[in-house]
Amino acid sequence: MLKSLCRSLGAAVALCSLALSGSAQAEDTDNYKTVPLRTHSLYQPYLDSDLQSRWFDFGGTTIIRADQYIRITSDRQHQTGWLWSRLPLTATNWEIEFEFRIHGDGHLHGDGFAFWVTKDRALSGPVFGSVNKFEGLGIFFDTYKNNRPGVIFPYVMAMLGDGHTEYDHDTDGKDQELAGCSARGIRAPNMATKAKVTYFQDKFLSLELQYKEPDTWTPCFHVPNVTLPTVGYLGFTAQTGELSDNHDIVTVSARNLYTSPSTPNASVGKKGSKKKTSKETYPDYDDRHEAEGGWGWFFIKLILWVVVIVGGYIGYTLYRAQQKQSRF
Ligand SMILES: [Ca+2]
Repeated sequence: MLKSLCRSLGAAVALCSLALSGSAQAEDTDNYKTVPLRTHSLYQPYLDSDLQSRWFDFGGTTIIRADQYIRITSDRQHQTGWLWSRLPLTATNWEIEFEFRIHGDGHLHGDGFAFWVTKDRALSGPVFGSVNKFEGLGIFFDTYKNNRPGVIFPYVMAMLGDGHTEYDHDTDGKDQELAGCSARGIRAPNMATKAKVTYFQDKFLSLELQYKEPDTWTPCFHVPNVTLPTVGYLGFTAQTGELSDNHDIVTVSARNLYTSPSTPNASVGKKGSKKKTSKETYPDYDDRHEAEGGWGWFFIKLILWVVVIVGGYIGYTLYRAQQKQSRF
């Protein structure tokens, strides 16, 4: 009887320590939970056996070299090309990492390319090959300085389009800029150049670049409290004018971001609104810890409660046995 009780007590203690170690492991992890979005990712050879892409459309001057790149413009004058997802991004929070290459022979070169998450898709226009007065997010990798005194080019900047505001090419979008950074070295690089755009709805939009050293991300901007249209197509466009360059997209890796498996996306914004004051912290990180801490504590309390009950019962049984012995 006693043995079996002690066995249960041992099991409870083991469970308790397991719960404790589980909780500690969860707190050690500081990355988001990410799920690849195949519908918005692109890798070599880009096309299937029918020479089609299931998830992307290509147009304009875009050419595909299946083993190497998608070339949106070649190093020739007056080219306009595009590459757009067929489906809108429906993930609430996402991360899009892409490898690109800007290079060409000329001494002067331009104009750069754009990354888009916008309501419209596949329409050619004057803003790095896409339409002006767009609605959504545009990030411009601008390699030619039209007129922005005091700013080093290439310059990378984000603009949130409201559907009415025009991007002004003549001033390189100075007045439309949400955030940006100079990135000398993203053109004609010796190594793979990459960008990573991270968006957490109502919380932040950030851009990191990789062009100085392999596997080293350089922050470009981090803007708090950004909200994009709920439906947006992912696109890449580029344009050349008098000056030209090759604008290549090599790979696109899109990921859906979750705070934790037990925390649905809907709660992310709700919790985040309480924490907006700490803009430089990563709110999802805190949320996930809160959620995991909550469940961890619930189980620990439950197990401790079981331990107390079982311990009390063992104590009582021992006491009864001693009483019986002392009687004889
Ligand atoms: Ca420019």
